[in-house]
Amino acid sequence: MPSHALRLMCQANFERAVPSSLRVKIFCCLGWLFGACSSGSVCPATPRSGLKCGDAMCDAGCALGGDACAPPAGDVECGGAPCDAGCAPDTDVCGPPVADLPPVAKLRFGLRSPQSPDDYPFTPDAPPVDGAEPRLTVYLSAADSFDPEGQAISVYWNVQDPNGQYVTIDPDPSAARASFLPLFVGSYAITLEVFESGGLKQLVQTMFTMMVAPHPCAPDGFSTPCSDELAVPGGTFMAGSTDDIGFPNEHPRHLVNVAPFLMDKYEVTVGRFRRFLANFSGDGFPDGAGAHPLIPGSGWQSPWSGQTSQDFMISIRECGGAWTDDVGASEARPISCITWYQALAFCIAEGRRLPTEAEWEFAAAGGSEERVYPWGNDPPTVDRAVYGCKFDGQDGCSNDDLPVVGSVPGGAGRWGHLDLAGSVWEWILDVYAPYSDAICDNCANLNVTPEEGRVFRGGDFRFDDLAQQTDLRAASRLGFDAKFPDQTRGFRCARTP
Ligand SMILES: [Ca+2]
Ligand SMILES: [Ca+2]
Repeated sequence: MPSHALRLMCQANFERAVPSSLRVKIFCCLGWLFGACSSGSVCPATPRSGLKCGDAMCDAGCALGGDACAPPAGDVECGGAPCDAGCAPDTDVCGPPVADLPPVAKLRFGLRSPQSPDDYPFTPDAPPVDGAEPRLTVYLSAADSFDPEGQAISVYWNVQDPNGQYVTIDPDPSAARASFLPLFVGSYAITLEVFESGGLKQLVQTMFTMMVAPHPCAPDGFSTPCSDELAVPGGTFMAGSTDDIGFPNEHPRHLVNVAPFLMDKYEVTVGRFRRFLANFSGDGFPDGAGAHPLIPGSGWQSPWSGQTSQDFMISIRECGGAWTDDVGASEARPISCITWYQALAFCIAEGRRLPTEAEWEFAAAGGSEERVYPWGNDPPTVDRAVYGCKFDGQDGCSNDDLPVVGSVPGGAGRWGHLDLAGSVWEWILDVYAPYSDAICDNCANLNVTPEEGRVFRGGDFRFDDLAQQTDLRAASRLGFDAKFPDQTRGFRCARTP
């Protein structure tokens, strides 16, 4: 019997006994059993497709990109249609499932306090030309980091200093925007880890090596901030040393009161002194110029003008300091090889004066903190002072052992002054004389005696730390003939506001 004749017979038999909704299906299935239905498109259950996915036969076919049976359609709707495989990323059309991509770590940083979340101008690919400066905060941002699937991320910072020590991260290492304070010169390893929140499965990290180097106050030695003055609030402290430490000339310890004053942040540089010489007639100053307003008789005395009319250049050239006749690479190094008179003349020409011994020691000892050294009580290191011919890292003394001013910011005093200890000794206003136990209330010793000379303070780049009986200590003091220049002796100026 031909198949169409069988179908017609089936139809006629069932139309009477079976509701029309099932009629076609039953008819057709019977037809399928007998091989008579050539089309299965109206069967209630789709015949097995014959697709094999993994170990199973799959009606719905295999999942895209996999060997498992596809999920039933309709779980996800993309563009109005149910999609077994989900929607393609960032579109509204059906697409293959997306692999779980790792997050992306993006690091930016800045060297100034950020005013907005976008204010982190530097990246590892575009760092600042000169690197960062010691003791200036570095600001970090991980805010550009992201996860490709849009999942939430967490971050973690760590920073190692040149000695491999972990640096404190502020406010904490998991902050998207954080900061740290590099204390020393050298390379810092900054690592940013980014991971998907809720697990460490997807973790990436990026690393950047940042150089921290001293910036000379300015290459010319006189542009800002070379001539910066830093305020010292004034107050009371005990000057000198207790009997068990220090040299005899530091005793007796005695009470000192100083009024607020300003003092140069840096030692006076070659470039700053060169500019002074270019404008100085050599005529000296009127009596009283450059006086401390609270100390009568502390200013310039006209007989001294003979001292400054002499050729400055003889001593500057011949005693071997950082000076060069032509402008060169040493402009930001400290000037030395000058007399006390020349130092005072420089300060007066800048509207300043020399600090008193009490003022200088107050600044170096951190006032009432009475520190042993400007930075505190820990012994000297090459990160804190230019001393012992150690700066260039080589044994022996060379030109490179006296660097530009401000090269060791780790030795900054309580109010920010640099190189108080080491680099060059600093001429002081006072005549050098033994201490008494009298109270010093804005005092200076002005009783000139030819043999005693003037005070200088702070030690120099050559002398080593001798069992911590060192001239780098705030209380240490020496004096010498005010007319005698030396390559280890320079100065800085002060002013009463
Ligand atoms: Ca050396
Ligand atoms: Ca010094």
